[in-house]
Amino acid sequence: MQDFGLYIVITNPVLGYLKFTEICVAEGVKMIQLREKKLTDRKLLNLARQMRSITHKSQTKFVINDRLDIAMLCDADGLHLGQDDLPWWEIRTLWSKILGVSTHNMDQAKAVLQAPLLPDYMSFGPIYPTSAKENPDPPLGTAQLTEIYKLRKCPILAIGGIFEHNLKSITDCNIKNVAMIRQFCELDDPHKLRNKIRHIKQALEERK
Ligand code: 3NM
Repeated sequence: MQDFGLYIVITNPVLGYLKFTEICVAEGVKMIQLREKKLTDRKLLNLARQMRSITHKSQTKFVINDRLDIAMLCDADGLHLGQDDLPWWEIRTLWSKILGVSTHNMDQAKAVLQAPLLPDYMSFGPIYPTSAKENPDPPLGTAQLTEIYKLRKCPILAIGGIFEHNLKSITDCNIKNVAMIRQFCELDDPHKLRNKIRHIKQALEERK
């Protein structure tokens, strides 16, 4: 898989899931992920299908967090699995679309990179402290991010505590793919969301 740049993880956006998704598609965000852990299964599937219909036939790939069943039922483009989810190397054999895997330390990241089957991308984080996740692992910092970048065999996605103001510290590690939640989901104005997406996409593209 090629580098994709900005990856927006969508959790409880102030603007609402559907409006938020429409703006991401209109702004050409390449990857968005639905990460919603509080809805019932039926509501989650319903939401996933609505978001999917907005991204359908667009250049925005739609990824579901954690749930292979929901990803299959809504015909998502991708599935993202964490360290406590179903083992990604087993899912890899039955999910041929985009597969992403979370890692939170050097050992986990090296284990992914040494596996016989690779995911399509690997996230590494949190790089900086974050409040967007329950029980986050200790922040990794940019020195470890640089180490992992050197070992990469698939696109590396930096995540955790990244905002426009510290983005340069990430791109200085040669990282091309960055995931963010609060930077976007906390915005309450569509114009601010559009502008923020444009600025951050531009900053990432300038560093290609
Ligand atoms: N996963 P924000 S950190 C969903 O370490 C998630 O894998 C992480 O949110 C990891 O950009 C994180 O608001 C939260 O800090 C990222």
